Amino acid sequence: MTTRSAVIALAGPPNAGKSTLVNQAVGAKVSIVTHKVQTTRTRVRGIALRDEAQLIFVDTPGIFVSPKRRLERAMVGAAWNAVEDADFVIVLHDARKPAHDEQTALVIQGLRERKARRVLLAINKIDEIKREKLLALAQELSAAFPFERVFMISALKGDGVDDLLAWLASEAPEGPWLYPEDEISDLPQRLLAAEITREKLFLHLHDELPYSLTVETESWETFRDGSVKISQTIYVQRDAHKRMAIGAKGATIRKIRELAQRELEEMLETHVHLFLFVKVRERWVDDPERYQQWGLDFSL
Ligand SMILES: Nc1nc2c(ncn2[C@@H]2O[C@H](COP(=O)(O)OP(=O)(O)OP(=O)(O)O)[C@@H](O)[C@H]2O)c(=O)[nH]1
Ligand SMILES: [Mg+2]
Repeated sequence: MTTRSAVIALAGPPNAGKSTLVNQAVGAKVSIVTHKVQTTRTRVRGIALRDEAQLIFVDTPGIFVSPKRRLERAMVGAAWNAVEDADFVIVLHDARKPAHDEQTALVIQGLRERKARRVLLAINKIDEIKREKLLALAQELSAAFPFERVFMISALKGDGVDDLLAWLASEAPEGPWLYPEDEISDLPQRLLAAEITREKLFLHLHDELPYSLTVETESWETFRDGSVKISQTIYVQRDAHKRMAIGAKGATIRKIRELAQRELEEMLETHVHLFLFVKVRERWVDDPERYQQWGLDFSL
C-alpha cells in the first residue's frame, strides 16, 4: 500500500467552525466547541484516516485583529505558526458573513504575507443560508485570493465534509503515516480533560469571566476497578470571579462538575470522580508555566 499523509491547518476568524470541522473529520471530539468566540486557545491536532491517507488536521485559535493581552497574542501566534507548518491550509469562512468580512480579510491578508503552501477555502455553515447565495459568495471570496479549491460545507451536519476529505486524501503527498493508526489526537488526556471542563465553564459563565480563567488537571489516579479520580484547578483572576464560578450555594460549579464528569465518563468509558477547585491567581496570564504546557509562546 502506498501511504500518504498531510498536515492540514484550519485558519479562520473566531467562531468560524474550525474545531467543529476537526471533530467532524476525525469522527470524535478532540477539540472543544462553544458558541462563543475564542474558545480554542492552542493548536490541537485531530487525526483522520481516509483511504490510504492519514490526514492530520490542526485546529487553531481564531485569528483576530490586534490581539492585546499576552494570551491573545500567543493564541494568534499559534494559529499563524500552524499555517506556516502545514501542507494545506483551509480558510474557513462563515457563510452568514459577507465576502468582504473584515475578519476573513485579515486571514487572507496574513496568508499573502506568509507564503502558505496550498490554500483552500471552505465556506462553512451552509445549513444556515440559502443555496442561491453561495455561488456569489464563493465567487467574491475567490476574487480576493487564488484558492486552489473551494468547498461548501456544514461542519456541524457533515454536508460536504466527505468530499473535502476525499479530495485531501487524493492530494496528500506520498509518505509514511506520522501517527499510529489508532491515534486520533496529539493532546494528552490530562489536557483534553482540562479542556472539557473549560468548555463547560465557557458555556455556563458570562461576560469576560470565561476569558479570564484557565483550567489545569492537577492529578489523575486510576483505581483497580478502572475508575479514575481527576482533580482540576480553575484559576480565576479575582475574588468576584471566584464567587461567580462557584455560584449561589455552589450551584454553578456543581452543574459544571456534573457536565464535565459525564463527558469524561463517556470519553474514558469508565467511572470518573471529578474534583474541581477554584483558586484566585490574579497573574496566571503572566505565568510562563501556564503557556508552556499548552505549547503557547510566552514571549509574544
Ligand atoms: N449552523 C452551523 N453551526 C456551526 C457549524 N459549524 C460550527 N457551528 C457552530 O459555530 C459555533 C462555533 O464553532 P467552533 O467550532 O467552536 O468555532 P471555532 O472556529 O473553532 O471558534 P474559536 O475556537 O473560538 O476560534 C458553535 O456554536 C458551532 O456549533 C455549521 O456548519 N453550521
Ligand atoms: Mg475552536
